[in-house]
Amino acid sequence: MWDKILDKLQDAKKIVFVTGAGISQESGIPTFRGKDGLWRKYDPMQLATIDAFYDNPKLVWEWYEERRRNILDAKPNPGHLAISELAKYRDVSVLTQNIDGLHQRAGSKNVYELHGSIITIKCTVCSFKDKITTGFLQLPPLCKCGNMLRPDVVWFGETLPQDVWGSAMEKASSCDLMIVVGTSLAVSPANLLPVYAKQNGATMIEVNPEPTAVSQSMDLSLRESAANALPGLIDTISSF
Ligand code: BV8
Ligand code: ZN
Repeated sequence: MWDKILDKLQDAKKIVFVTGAGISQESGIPTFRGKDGLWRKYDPMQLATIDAFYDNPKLVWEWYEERRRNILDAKPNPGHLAISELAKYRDVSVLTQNIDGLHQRAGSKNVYELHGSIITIKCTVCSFKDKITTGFLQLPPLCKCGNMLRPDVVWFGETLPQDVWGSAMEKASSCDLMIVVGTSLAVSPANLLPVYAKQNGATMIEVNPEPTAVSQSMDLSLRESAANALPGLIDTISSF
């Protein structure tokens, strides 16, 4: 199995990573469905939908403020750093469901945030959008137009940013190696990206201690954590 894969790794020019909460787990950020997962303590439909926001904007803001503080205290781990390292040798793009910005903090450039970013806010009415630099005097914070500000993340039932999604589909459909790291692929349409790559004949690798919905269509499954598996895998790829 390895020798067949090694040839593919040697020839891989355009490499795409699809990542989820699992790659940030070893940075101390809880996953969603894992045993200490966020969705075990909080009902996503009570906190990550536009209706939940308008029902109780203060509660939803408190939850995102708590997560943002935790994320700003976190550091990229060897998994994030290995991906940014590989970009020195190959054409690498990162399609992430994570809103934590840790890929960018690890030095990765071509990062596509499918579900938005917890460090950006936008107005619920006007086109105001900005990076969060300071805490907020009041929750929910108000825009200068007087309307509520909200986290610039994609909530359930909301469409993904079309420019980002368009680029993600293009990258997935034209890559020759896709590495799926730390995601259960339970959420659509992000979970379609491996399908596009497979249809394009890409070599498929997953890094996840647990099997996922696409494990059977993988050419190689590394049942290890991201921080343990990625440095070795990237060394192998970049050694060619
Ligand atoms: C949309 C941002 C068009 C906010 C997020 C019914 C059936 C099917 C689909 C639907 C349905 N009803 C509605 C839908 C569509 C819905 C959907 O897919 N729902 C699911 C729950 C069934 N999708 C949407 O609504 C999307 N929009 O479709 O628009 C539309 C419009 C109207 C109506 C219909 C369609 C928008 C989805 C985006 C939601 N926002 N995040 C926030 O973060 O607060 S989703 C959020 O959850 C994350 O971004 C991520 O996408 C997802 C969590 O998944 P993972 O990241 O994979 O995390 P998880 O915990 O599940 O898994 C972690 C994995 O890591 C595990 O496999 C574990 O084994 C592994 N792991 C753990 N530790 C490690 C590790 N791996 C490596 N190393 C480790 N150390
Ligand atoms: Zn406004």
